[in-house]
Amino acid sequence: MDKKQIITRLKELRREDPSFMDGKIISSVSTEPLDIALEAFRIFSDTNALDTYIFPSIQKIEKDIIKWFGILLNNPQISGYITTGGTEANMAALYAAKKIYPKRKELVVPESAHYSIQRAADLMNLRVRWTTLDENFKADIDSIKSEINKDTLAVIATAGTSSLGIVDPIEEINDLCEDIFFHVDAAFGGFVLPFLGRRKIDFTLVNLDSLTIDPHKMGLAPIPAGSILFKDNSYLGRLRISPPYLPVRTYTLSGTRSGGSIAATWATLMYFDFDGYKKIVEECMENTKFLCNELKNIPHADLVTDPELNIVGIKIPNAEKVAEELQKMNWKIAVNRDMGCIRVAVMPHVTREVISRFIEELGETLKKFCG
Ligand code: 0PR
Repeated sequence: MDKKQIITRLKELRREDPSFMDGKIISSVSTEPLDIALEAFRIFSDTNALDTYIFPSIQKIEKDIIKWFGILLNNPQISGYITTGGTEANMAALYAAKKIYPKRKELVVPESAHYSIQRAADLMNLRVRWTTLDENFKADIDSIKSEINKDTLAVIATAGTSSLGIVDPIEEINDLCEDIFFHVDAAFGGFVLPFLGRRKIDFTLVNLDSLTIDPHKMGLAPIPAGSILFKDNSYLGRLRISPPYLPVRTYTLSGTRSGGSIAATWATLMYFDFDGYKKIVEECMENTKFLCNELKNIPHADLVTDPELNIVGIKIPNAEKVAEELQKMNWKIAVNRDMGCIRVAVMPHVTREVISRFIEELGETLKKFCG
């Protein structure tokens, strides 16, 4: 194939899928990346963050990102690195926990946790003790208390659950974790909560060991970009390996890592910075409120619970059938089979216009099905 054919074919294939800017994707927690981030990716596309011997500049950029997170999370001592996403970051956290408490075999995990925790447990031969949720879909603190024992390696909480964007009672869970590894999966909420100033999810929580925060979700960076952040440097120290054939030391789960992703994340963070993210988060929360208010005017549609973040669960009768109908109108929506609801992630591309159009078409569809 010549260059032109290759590009034509790829463009053809890409057109088969929607773009975030079409205003029809309301199920995804990712969004359209910045041009400057794509340019950053291109500049560093031939670099490997594993090889700090050949590419020391990538290490500088990554250190800068961690420093930025240190300011965001009120702890200049934090350490960490850029991962491929929340899944790898959660695995890296539990791997570090296992290094600290090698004999312990159990995790205490609220049932709303992301499935990557189960994956990590399977890979590391750990047993998961699932805990229940309260009536607001938050981790139940008594249930966690009753599952903790001397074999507990780690307790996991979520700040922004995958299905409803719920924030677990992090402060109370923190109090239970004095001699236990405490990991908070803030893959989604990590770029929201600090800018709302309402809830504390930072390293001022004394027992917090690690946080997952994904730049490729509300950080608005291009995929792939997650991050694992530890309270201090000692955690990475336990994970360090020095391959005998390379002049580098590494502590990451993956070997070769994309320098492009790290540069693209840096570009996105530097472009928006704290003020930019604050504005974006405030706008997404305003739009979330708008969506909730508009829903009140639609018969048969209800909130599953009041949203804390910019993820909304909409309870409707015949959820799968209604969703099917909306999908025929090109809406990309996610149905939660267990809860009989639709999940809407009010990302920056989900504007007021998108919400109004969705509400109108949801209302019409419900009328057709429920009268
Ligand atoms: N932790 C939480 C709380 C998550 O919600 C997710 C994924 C992860 C960890 C894992 O992150 P990675 O997928 O980056 O490894 N949450 C998204 C979700 O379930 C993943 C996603 C993103 C799904 C975009 C669809 C989509 O279009 O919604």
